Amino acid sequence: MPGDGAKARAIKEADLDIAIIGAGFSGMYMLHLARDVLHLNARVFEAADGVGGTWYWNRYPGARCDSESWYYSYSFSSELEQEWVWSSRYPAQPEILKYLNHVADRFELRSDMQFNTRIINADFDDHDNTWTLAAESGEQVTTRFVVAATGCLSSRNTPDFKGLDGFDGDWYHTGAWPHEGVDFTGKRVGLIGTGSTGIQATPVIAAEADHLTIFQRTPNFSIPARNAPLSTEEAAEIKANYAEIRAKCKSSDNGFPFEVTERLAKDFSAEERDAIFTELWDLGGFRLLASSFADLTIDESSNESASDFVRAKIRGMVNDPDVAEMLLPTDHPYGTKRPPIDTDYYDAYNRDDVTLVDVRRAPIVEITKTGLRTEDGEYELDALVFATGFDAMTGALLNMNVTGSGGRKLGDAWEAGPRTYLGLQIAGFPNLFTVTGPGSPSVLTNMPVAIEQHVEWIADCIEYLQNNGLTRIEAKDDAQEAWVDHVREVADTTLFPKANSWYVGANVPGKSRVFMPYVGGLTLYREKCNEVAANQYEGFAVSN
Ligand code: N01
Repeated sequence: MPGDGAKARAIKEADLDIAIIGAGFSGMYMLHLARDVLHLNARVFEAADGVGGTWYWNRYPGARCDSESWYYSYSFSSELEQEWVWSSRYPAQPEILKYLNHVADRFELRSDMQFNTRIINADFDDHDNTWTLAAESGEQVTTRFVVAATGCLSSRNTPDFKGLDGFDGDWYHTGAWPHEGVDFTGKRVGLIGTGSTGIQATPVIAAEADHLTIFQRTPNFSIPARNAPLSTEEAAEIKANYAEIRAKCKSSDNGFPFEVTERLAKDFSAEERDAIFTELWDLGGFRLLASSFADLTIDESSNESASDFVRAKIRGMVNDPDVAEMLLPTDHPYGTKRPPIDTDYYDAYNRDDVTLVDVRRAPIVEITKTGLRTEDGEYELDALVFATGFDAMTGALLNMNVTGSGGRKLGDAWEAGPRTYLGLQIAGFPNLFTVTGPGSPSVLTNMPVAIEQHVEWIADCIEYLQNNGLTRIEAKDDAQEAWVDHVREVADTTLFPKANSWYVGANVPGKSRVFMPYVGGLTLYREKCNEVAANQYEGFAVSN
């Protein structure tokens, strides 16, 4: 009515239909669908000066994918998968970054990407149903929808060690490695952290440095990658079978095209179990975890047989029995922390110029001018490498200072840990979507598969809203609570919560202990998301 219109504040047109934050695997595909399929006015904002996300930042020595190249890649374009040539089974970081740059060029994504732009504020306006994003530079932009494609492992965790500022040497976090590389020749290097990253970096730094000292808080179960170049014949066979490989990934619980097993460890003798583990160990990578026994992460005795098997392998690879003993994981069941995949990690401990230091027994006290001091010794170092991981799954979102409907702060909503509906939306934060957010299978899967599922679901959802003249979508509180309960209940049926992992936020002091990813598997999860969409976005409040 004209009278009402005159009194009410006019609805402002937003600058953008959709703002996508992050130019990694998720943000790039989201832009492609939003712009080229839905024909929306879309723009990506990216803190870095190029595409790649994780693969842009993590340039540390030895950085390599733990999933095999032919399925750690986009499946949405058969032309892309046919034309791209992978050099090896597990490609190194530069090759994956090259692939992502190729995708950006091939789909002409760069013209709608704004680099060197870190979003530090996001505020929702209930009147206009729009978000205002603010960048570090002071630039502001309004948008109808926001997709946080900010990555699960992008907010670095650098422990607050006393004395770091006064260290005379150079120090690096693996997640922000200098682009020009680092030459450790002739240097005494200290490496803190023995997660996937530290384990990949160890043998490479050891081969270059004068001496490498590894400061280990928790030993890990690492499995050999068995990397090798892909022959022309192998590459051709993969390409010929791509439809089948992708179908297997999409119909599996973890996004990998591995054979799924129904067998339970208790139904096999110790010798039979050993033979199964040996076969999968020889194949390398995640197969030992994914294809040995169906109850590996559910049943303690099944898990113990795998844990014992890997511990025996570690003993067999490390010459010094005292060092081998220090490397044996005993505080968590195998697979309940993200299992690393390595190339010659344990061999590195057979070198004279590598020292392992147990900082669980004698913790780090401080970084000194000339090195590092633990409770029982001082180590002279020229350089320090922090392979100390990330404030996983929540850090990047919380760092954006998000304020939702009615002035609600994300930091307050998540004070006791993240709460989402399907890992896709957060009650009280309308029109904001998260890609592979907490509460979705995400980090328990081969990420590109989970990413494609989320991005496609979000694109379909926005298309539905457009087609129905709707401008606002928001997760309902009760649907979110039911999903959070379900995520916790499923996790509690497994051994996962037993480990002090980044899955539960244990690596970041003060972070609430909540098992963040959804362990129920991609298959069930995909069905649930499809069902929600088919039921006119059940569990979401939609309006105009
Ligand atoms: O980090 P992490 P990451 N004092 O958190 C130790 C993915 N990724 O960068 O276990 C001493 O796993 C910490 O000790 P503890 C993959 O999903 C993928 O290695 O907390 N030590 C641990 O040893 C992976 O899981 C690829 O007791 C401290 C280490 O630092 C994820 O990224 C390759 C400490 C951190 O391990 C993160 O891996 C690499 C302290 N104060 C990584 N604080 C691919 O191939 C922490 N630590 C795709």
